[in-house]
Amino acid sequence: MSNNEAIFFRTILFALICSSLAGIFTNEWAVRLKRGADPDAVAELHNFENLGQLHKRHFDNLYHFRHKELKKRHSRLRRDVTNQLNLHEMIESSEQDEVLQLDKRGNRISKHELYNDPIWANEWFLNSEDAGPFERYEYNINIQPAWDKGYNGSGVVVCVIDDGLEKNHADLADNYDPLASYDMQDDDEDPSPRYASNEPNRHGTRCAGEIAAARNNSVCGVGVAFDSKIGGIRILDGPVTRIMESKALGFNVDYIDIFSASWGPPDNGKSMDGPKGITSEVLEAAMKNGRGGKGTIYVWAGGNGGKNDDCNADGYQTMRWSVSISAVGLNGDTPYYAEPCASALASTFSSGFVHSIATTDIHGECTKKHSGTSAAAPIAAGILALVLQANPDLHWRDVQHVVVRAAVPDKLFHHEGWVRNAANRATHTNFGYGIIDTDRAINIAKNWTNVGPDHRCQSPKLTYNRAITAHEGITIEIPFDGCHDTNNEVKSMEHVYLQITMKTPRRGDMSIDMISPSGTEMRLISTRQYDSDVVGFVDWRLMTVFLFGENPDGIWTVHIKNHGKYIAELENMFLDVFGTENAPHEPSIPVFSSDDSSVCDSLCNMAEHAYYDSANRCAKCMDVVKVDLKRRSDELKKRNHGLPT
Ligand SMILES: *[C@@H]1O[C@H](CO)[C@@H](O)[C@H](O)[C@H]1NC(C)=O
Ligand SMILES: *[C@@H]1O[C@H](CO)[C@@H](O)[C@H](O)[C@H]1NC(C)=O
Ligand SMILES: *[C@@H]1O[C@H](CO)[C@@H](O)[C@H](O)[C@H]1NC(C)=O
Ligand SMILES: [Ca+2]
Ligand SMILES: [Ca+2]
Ligand SMILES: [Ca+2]
Repeated sequence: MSNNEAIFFRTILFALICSSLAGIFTNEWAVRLKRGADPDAVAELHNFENLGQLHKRHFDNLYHFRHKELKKRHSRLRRDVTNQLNLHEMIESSEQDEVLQLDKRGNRISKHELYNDPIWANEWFLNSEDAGPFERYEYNINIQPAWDKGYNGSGVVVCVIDDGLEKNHADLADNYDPLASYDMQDDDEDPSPRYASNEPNRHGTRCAGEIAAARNNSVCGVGVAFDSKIGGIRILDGPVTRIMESKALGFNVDYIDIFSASWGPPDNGKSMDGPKGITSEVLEAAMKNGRGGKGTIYVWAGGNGGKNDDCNADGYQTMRWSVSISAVGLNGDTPYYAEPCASALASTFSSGFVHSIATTDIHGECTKKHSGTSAAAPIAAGILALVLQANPDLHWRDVQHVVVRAAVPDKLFHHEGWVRNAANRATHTNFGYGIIDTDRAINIAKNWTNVGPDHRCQSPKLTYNRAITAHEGITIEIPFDGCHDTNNEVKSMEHVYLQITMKTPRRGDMSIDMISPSGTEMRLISTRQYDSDVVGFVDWRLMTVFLFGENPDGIWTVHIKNHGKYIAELENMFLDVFGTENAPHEPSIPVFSSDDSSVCDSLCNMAEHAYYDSANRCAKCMDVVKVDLKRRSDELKKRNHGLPT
């Protein structure tokens, strides 16, 4: 398929999705029964409740049913449910109830008119339920319910480490915080960007707007945490030294709660590097002492190297301290620039094939064109500001536990490659645990019990000195007891590292996969076609977050494959496992808090297998599903044609 065709195809699909969602449906049906049917029994059989007769005066067999599990309002016409009902021998016909679009003349306020900010209607990733051109679009971070409950980032300080911050911008000035700001390039307190004509330093200002642009002030858009304090550290406009980097990451960590960072080793698909020396030490200190001892939150953009790179070659992603964020496009796509890896915790949104991110811009302007994974990370930083407002007692590891549970995979199941871990959560190298649902995150955070002490358990460093010949693979088993009966026992994992030293004449030829004792398989690093480094992996720490909640006790399996034509040599490796002795206390949050359940149900119907998601909502189905895009679009097409006109 040529590039043009690909774009065309996506556009068609996008149009299809939009038109198929033109309606709001309810969980109620009008059901016409055949004579002699027992309405209660028929309802019960199909998982409905019989609410009684309808229009008794005119008909003697019309009943009002309410589905026991479907959400009260959802955007999908459940033709499958209607068909199921109609197949029943005692049912004459049935009809799903629908919310009618009747305007009270001259008095209609739709959500995209809710705030007077001029680009609010373009912020599809925030609100999309009824936002102008994105009307009822299904992909968003579900933030309106959290705002409605009063969460807006108030009292939380966020800092964007980037190329500067236009502190006088009319949409940012009220939230600007000088105590969270610095200019590392000029060594002064003013983080304003340098206005250059060739390479405009607008990135930091764009990121800041996503987090903290004021709401309903008639300027630009609305930030995720529109009442948080926002600072900027100007660093990415000129050479950055390690000391500058360490000063930025350690800046005023007693005061700043969350940093949003979007840099790392070049995304050229060949570098393998990370924070070192004084930077690592400062980060470690911030995790111990920052935020009054609860640990500073570092939100990190996953990288823009696309399929040719792997974020597990980026040491800023692989450090367990960073919340690594991937990007999803407006129509649930993986953007071409997004990098896969096992250290990706969750996703938010950025530019895809169709629409980019609307936010503030330099020169007091607004833009609709912010993009890259660096546009996704600030959205997550904003969400975490709301999370810390909801529960300021969360430690940095608690924050990651909340994200793991608040990320929802349901709307991304048309992508292949989901793996369900033994803690019953779906994980994907492109998306982590899924798209963060803000309202869900707040509900979890409010009722979260701090996790137990941080335990660390390592396997012995095993020496192999084994050759891996061209086009061959080796499989190695690592027995592990989770430090049973010691002070460091881990029974419920958080972060897992495989530290490896391997000589490779061409590093990019190697792929490494690992299988946990519970059988969860994950790719730790993919081949990278441009990585022709001759040294190989030198004590490199590959990390995965996909095993949260699993027990590490048992035999681990590592597959190393040499896809190239030179001989590689595995020298040594070991497992470095972090977690807790006891599983975290699971908060009781409502399972049907969004209309995910209907997505899940329809997947269960559509596929041979289906998922368990993070709330265990598909528990009735088995195994892991693979729903290809074609199948999904066929389904959409069918629904589309079935819509009343
Ligand atoms: C943000 O929320 C707090 C607490 O709910 C409230 O006091 C404050 O007025 C809100 N700020 C804005 C700008 O709405
Ligand atoms: C937004 O501001 C307008 C005034 O410009 C006001 O009428 C409206 O009620 C505000 N909306 C909200 C949701 O606060
Ligand atoms: C919070 O958790 C407790 C148990 O720790 C539970 O009893 C309670 O129902 C939960 N509250 C909410 C609002 O989920
Ligand atoms: Ca300056
Ligand atoms: Ca605004
Ligand atoms: Ca990268």
